[in-house]
Amino acid sequence: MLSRMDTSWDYILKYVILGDSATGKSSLLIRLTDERFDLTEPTLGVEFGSRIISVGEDGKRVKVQCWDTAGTESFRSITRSYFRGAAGALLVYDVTRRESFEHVTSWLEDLRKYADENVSIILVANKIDLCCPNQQPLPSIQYGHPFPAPDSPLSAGSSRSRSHSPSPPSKSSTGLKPRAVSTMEGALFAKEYGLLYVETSAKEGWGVTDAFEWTAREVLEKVRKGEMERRKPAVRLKDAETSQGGKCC
Ligand SMILES: Nc1nc2c(ncn2[C@@H]2O[C@H](COP(=O)(O)OP(=O)(O)OP(=O)(O)O)[C@@H](O)[C@H]2O)c(=O)[nH]1
Ligand SMILES: [Mg+2]
Repeated sequence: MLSRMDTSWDYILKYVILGDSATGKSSLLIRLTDERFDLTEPTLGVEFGSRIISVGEDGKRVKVQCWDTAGTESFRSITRSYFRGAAGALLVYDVTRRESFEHVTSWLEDLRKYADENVSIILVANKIDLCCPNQQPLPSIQYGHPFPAPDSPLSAGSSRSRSHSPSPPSKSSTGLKPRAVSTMEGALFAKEYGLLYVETSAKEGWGVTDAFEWTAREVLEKVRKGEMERRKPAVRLKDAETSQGGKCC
C-alpha cells in the first residue's frame, strides 16, 4: 500500500483515456486519483489527473499522468492531439451500451493513426455494476494469457447465453440494465487486436487500479526489452531526471 505523502517515483508515464461519451472515462480517472465516485459533467476538451501507483513484483513506483479526453464527436480533433506521446491508453466502453463497443474500432483507428506505434492499450469494459451487481471484479485478461473456456464463469452474462434464458424481470426497476457486450466478446476483441482487457466499475471501484497498473506493467516491459524509448514525453525515468531526484508534486 502506498503512502499518499510519499511523492517519490521511478517512472512517469503519460496516459490517455478515450472512448464514447458517457462511458465513464472521467469517473475512472476520479476513482483513480481521488478514490471516489461523484457526479460528472461531460468533459469539454480534456482534463488531467495524476497518481503514483505501485507496479510489478518489485513495486516500481510509477507516476501516471493521465489526460482524460472528451468522447463527444465535436471535440475529436482536439482529443486526437493528446494521443501523441502517450505510453498507455485506456479505451473505454459501457457494457450496457452496445453502440459504445461498436465504436471501439473507430477509436482504435484514431489511436493507431495519431498515437505512437508502441502505445500500450487496454480495452476497458466499464459499468459492470449496472448489470452484474454481485459479480466479483474479473481478472484482467491479456492476450497470450490462459483464456477462459466459453462455459467458464467469465462468459456469464454473454449475449448468447442470455438469449436462451428468460430476461431478468426486475432489472429496470432496480436500476440495473441488461448486459449488451459479454465478457467473452470483449476479451476476444482485445485478443484479436493485441490489447489488454479489463472489466471495471468506476462506481464500485472494481478493476480501476488494475486497468492503470496492467498498462504500466506492459509499458515497463517494453522499456526493459528496448521496444520503447526511455524518452520524454511518453516515459520518464528517475535516473534520467535532473537533481530533483524523482520527486514530484
Ligand atoms: N453505474 C455506473 N455509472 C457510471 C460508471 N462510470 C460512470 N458512470 C456514470 O456514467 C455517466 C457518464 O460518466 P462520465 O465519467 O462523465 O463519462 P465520460 O466518458 O467521461 O463522458 P464524456 O466526458 O462526455 O466523454 C455519469 O452519470 C456517471 O456517473 C460506473 O462504473 N457505473
Ligand atoms: Mg468525461
